[in-house]
Amino acid sequence: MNKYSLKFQDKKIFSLIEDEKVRQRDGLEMIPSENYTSAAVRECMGSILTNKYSEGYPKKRYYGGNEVIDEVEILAQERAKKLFGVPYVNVQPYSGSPANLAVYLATCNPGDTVMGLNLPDGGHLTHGWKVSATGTFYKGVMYHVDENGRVDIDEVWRLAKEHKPKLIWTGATAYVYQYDFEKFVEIAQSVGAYFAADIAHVAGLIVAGVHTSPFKYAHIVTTTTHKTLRGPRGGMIMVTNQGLKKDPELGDKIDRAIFPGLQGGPHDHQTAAIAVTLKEASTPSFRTYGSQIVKNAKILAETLKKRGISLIGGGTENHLLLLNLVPIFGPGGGVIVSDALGVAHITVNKNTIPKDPSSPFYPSGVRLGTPALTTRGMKEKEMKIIGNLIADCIDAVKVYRVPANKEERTEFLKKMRKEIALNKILLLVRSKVKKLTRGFIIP
Ligand code: DSN
Repeated sequence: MNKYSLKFQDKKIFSLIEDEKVRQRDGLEMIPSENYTSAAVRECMGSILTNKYSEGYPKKRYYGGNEVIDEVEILAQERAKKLFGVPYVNVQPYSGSPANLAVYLATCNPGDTVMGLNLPDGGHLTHGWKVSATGTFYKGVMYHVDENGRVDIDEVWRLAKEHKPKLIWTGATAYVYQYDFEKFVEIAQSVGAYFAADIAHVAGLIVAGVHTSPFKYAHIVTTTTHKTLRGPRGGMIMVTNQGLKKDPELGDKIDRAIFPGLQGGPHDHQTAAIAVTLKEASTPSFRTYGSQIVKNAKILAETLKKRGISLIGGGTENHLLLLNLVPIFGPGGGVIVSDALGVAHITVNKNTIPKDPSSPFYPSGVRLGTPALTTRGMKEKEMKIIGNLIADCIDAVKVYRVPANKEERTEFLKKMRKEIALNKILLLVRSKVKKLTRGFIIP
């Protein structure tokens, strides 16, 4: 054994990573924002590039010794520009939230009005929601979805005219439709706003050509790199040709917002991993992967519906599904189902649904996605099996109801968790899950 290896240096952390490896291998990872990176991406993340400081930008650094790092960052930039067809990109954001905050710094003054999708309707914290810095330092006006879970575009028009925002966001964390980017740019232009599309969830689907693309319409496009793009945790901000037309300085403003505005030294190991991700995403096999994600999500939706489970929007146009559990459990069923699926080693997250009758901590929905399972090579056949396993789990716990009263709820959750840990059906599903995963390796 290498005496400098993790196994030798820190047995505890080594063994925790081994435990997590087993969890990721033996379970079904169905959180729509998660994925499995390639070995090449992980090699960059564990590389000596993490040793370097390189504040600034290629050829304009505040530290010496950045000849190699410059090449890495330029390569990442060039690959992103080519893949997404944009004239400008910043690959330094540590992740999606700082990328989005930098967009505010570049385009707004504190106190300015911005518009984004309401968080409980599937929006993202950083699009102006009240508990986020973006809702504290800027005035967030939230638009909503209609009774079918689709963005109410008439309301977006109305709010834009009334509030004259400086910046309008599209993008979501729990939205099953594709955005109509063309309408949004029309609205933004009518009030002189910047239009920023946050494509974190669907970037890989856009690359694969199975999702509408904002690149012809938005001024700014932000993304994380670790969801459907399948890269390291990280972020990017792109400015489109329309963006530069609206404001020729926009690229420079974004650069200054990231550094020195918001961040310090870029994470060069992460930049290298992003460059590798972009190379991987440029291959024909990635297009096949992206389109399989959507096919899988649609089959999963059909299977669940056949078993009587209600879905927001009645299905999906992308990689994710939002289960409406109110008809089965009343308010708060997301907690019961996510815990039950957890016992069966199917990892999902509880989520609010539009007009949720419960609260964000005890929501009435569950969010499911297919990107990670598709990376493992699962296809339609496995989606049918998995949809039925999920329905079996839901059936197994449908006697439970989350009490509205706080004290009763705490007692209920304690009792329910004890019981479901021993539930025979959930344990049977767990063994089936383990067997199913055996045929599908993690990269
Ligand atoms: N946390 C991410 C998600 O799960 O969708 C969004 O930032």
